[in-house]
Amino acid sequence: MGVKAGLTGLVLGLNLAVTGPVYAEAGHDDPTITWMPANIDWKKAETISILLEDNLFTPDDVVLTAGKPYKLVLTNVSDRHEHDLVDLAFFHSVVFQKLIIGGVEIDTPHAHSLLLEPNTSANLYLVPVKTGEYEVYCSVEGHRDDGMEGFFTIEAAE
Ligand SMILES: [Cu+2]
Repeated sequence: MGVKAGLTGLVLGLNLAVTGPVYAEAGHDDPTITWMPANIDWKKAETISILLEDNLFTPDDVVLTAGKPYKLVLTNVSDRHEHDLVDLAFFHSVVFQKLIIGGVEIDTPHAHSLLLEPNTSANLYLVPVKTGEYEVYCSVEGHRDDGMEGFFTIEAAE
C-alpha cells in the first residue's frame, strides 16, 4: 500500500489523475504486469496520436488490436483548458508498460485516467488485453456535453 500511495503522489504531481478505489466497487480488476503478454517487441509499437481539443477528441474512434503494443500520444492542444481521458472500463482493459509525461517516465501497469494541462502531452506505452467497445470521455465539467467523447474498440487478434 505504501508503494501505491507513493506512486499516486508522484502521479498526481505530474498531472496524471488516479482516481480513488471505485474500480473495486465497480467490479473491475486492476491490471497488473502479469497481464502483459510475453515477448512484446516495443520497437514495433504502433504510434497513434490523439488530440484533446476544446471540446473534442481527434480522432474520436480508435481501433486497437488485443495483444499488440501501442504508443498512444495524447496531446492537449488547448491553450486554456485542461482535459482528461476517462473511463474505468477502458483503463482496466489495457496494461501499461510505462507512461511518459513531460519527459518523466512512470513505470506502472495501471492508471485510471489521464489529465493533461494545456499544451502538454503524454506517451502511453500499452497493450490492449480485453476486447470490447469502450466509451471514453473528458470528465471536465461540461466538456462531454459539448461532445468530448469517443470510442476505443479493442478487437481480437486475427
Ligand atoms: Cu475536456
